[in-house]
Amino acid sequence: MSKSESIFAKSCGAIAAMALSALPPVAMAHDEGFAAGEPGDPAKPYRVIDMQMQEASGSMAFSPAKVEVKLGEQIKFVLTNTGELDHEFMLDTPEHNAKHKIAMEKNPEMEHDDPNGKRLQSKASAEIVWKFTKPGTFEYACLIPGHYEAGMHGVVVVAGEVTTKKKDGDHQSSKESMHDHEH
Ligand SMILES: [Cu+2]
Repeated sequence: MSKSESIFAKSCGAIAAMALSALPPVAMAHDEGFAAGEPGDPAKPYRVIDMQMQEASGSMAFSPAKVEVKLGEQIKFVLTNTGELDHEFMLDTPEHNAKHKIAMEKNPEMEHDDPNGKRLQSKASAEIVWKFTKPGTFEYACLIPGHYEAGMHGVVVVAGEVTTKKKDGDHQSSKESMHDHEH
């Protein structure tokens, strides 16, 4: 294996960096922008969600397997791999994860250290701050071959709309009555 091939097998992030400098662009399933929102800003408020990567006999799982957030909310995922194997957390649309899973079947050692995804060794932990700027249902998944099928996927439901308030201004009288309380 040449040096560039071994880098390809090991790291999507390195390939992305190399594509910028020298190599022709390499099409990567998760390099199309971020469908699930955008990288967060740790300097702004966030809610912490502890996310465990777990193994049991014959199964693997994320705990929790479902997360509900509000549109526009920032979440800090504190990822902990409590298992004995490597695991990863890839936050994306189910469609992107499905494509990415096929890519990983060809490159199982692909490592991720992206704004929306990390690969963790046994007992390691990492953090992802993410801002959910799009409504919908997204997915976090471990795309290491066999792990998704063993149960390693979860759902993020981003609820809410930008604004649904009508501006008819017809029902303001209750506010007016507050002015009656004079001394
Ligand atoms: Cu896994």
